[in-house]
Amino acid sequence: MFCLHLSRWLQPGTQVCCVPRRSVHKLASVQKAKLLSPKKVQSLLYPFSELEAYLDRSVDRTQFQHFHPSLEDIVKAEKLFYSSPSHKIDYYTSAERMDHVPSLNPPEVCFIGRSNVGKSSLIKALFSLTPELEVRVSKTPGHTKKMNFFRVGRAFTVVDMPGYGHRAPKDFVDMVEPYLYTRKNLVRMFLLVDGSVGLQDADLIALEMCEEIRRPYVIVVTKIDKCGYGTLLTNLMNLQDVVKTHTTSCFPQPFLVSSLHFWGIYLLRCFITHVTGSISLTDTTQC
Ligand SMILES: Nc1nc2c(ncn2[C@@H]2O[C@H](COP(=O)(O)OP(=O)(O)OP(=O)(O)O)[C@@H](O)[C@H]2O)c(=O)[nH]1
Ligand SMILES: [Mg+2]
Repeated sequence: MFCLHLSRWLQPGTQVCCVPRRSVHKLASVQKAKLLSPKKVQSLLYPFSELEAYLDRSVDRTQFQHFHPSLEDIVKAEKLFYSSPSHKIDYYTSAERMDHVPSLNPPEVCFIGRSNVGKSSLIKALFSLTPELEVRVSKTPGHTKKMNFFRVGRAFTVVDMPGYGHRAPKDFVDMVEPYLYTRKNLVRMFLLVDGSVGLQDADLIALEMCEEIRRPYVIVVTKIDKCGYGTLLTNLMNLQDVVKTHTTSCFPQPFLVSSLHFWGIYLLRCFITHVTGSISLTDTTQC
């Protein structure tokens, strides 16, 4: 059973609160990003395109491009990440145990992964168009101690989880596993893997858990700005091998992101709005 393995790795914590108005990062919106040079736009929107040139010809590219929406759809999805009086984006609550988990009806997506892999940073980047919503990140592993629920109007809920592995919360197993196994409206789990270091033992255990849960899940490769293309490609190919040979519920395409530089953030926003049924894609030929 996964929990028996996981308890060996564990420890938590993000604190979240609302703060006075902050400025929006210049790349937070795809509307602004698309004014850059076509090459930069391409790598911001579809980070894999930047790596493609370095890939061996024999590697099948389709596994990296199942979800490849049009710019029009990405722009449409982005609108849901702006808070307004009729579509409020806010921090709702935190939960330490299953009986503290709020009953919310909209479809939910959650972010899991090792401590320090960049879960809270990714959520912060996704919500960067609502800068008054503070999602705290930290260099210290084990920062997020509770499951934090963020509402995106009536469209969907995003849940930031404590990490597993080094300095994970002692009660991680009691807190997170029951949620992942039983939450009815959980439509996607996003499992984050650090692209600069590749799959670690704790990630393999998490993959095993996701397979056991049998819900659809997606791998997000974080911190792609932190290493060279050679290291990133080696880690990515190794990850794809494991996905191909050891998983059945994992979406075949990994999402590559840098929360610091906004690479891949617009694509992930679009994917989240798609899987939660919040938008209909105009061009579904490549999904
Ligand atoms: N270079 C780089 N650093 C990142 C990126 N994303 C996160 N980080 C850094 O990684 C560290 C951990 O980030 P968090 O977002 O707090 O990680 P977490 O997964 O939420 O960690 P826990 O809450 O402890 O489980 C911070 O110092 C971040 O600045 C990224 O895309 N690139
Ligand atoms: Mg965190």
